[in-house]
Amino acid sequence: MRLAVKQCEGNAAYLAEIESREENDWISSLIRDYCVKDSPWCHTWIGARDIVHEGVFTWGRYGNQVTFTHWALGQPDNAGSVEHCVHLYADGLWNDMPCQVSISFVCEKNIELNNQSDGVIITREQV
Ligand SMILES: [Ca+2]
Ligand SMILES: [Ca+2]
Repeated sequence: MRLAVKQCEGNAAYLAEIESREENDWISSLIRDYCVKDSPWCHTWIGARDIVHEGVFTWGRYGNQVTFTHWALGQPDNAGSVEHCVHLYADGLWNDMPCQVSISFVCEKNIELNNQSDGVIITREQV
C-alpha cells in the first residue's frame, strides 16, 4: 500500500477514493478487465484505511471520512488486529487487509478533459 501511494504520487495522482455506488461499479468493471480471473492481482488497493483510529475509515489523501462503503459480508473484520488498509475484490466488494501486502492498486487523477472529471490508472505494486 505504501508503494502504491508512492507510485500514484509519481503520476500526480492518489489512491482512488470511491464516493458512490456508480463509481464503485465503474472501477470494479475496470479491474475485471485488467486482472486475470481469480488471480491475486484482482485484489486492488483503494485509498481507504483505518490506521489512525481502529474502525474509523478515512481517505489517505486528506484524511476525509469515508462515507460510501461496499463491504463484503463480515468485513471489515480487522483480522488479527492488523488489517488497516482497504482493497476491492474483482466484484467490487471491499475488504480490510494488512497494508504491507503487495497487490494491484488503482490511482485516481483529476483531469480536465471536456466533461470528464476523474481518470483512473490501475497497475501493480512494483516490489
Ligand atoms: Ca483495522
Ligand atoms: Ca478483512
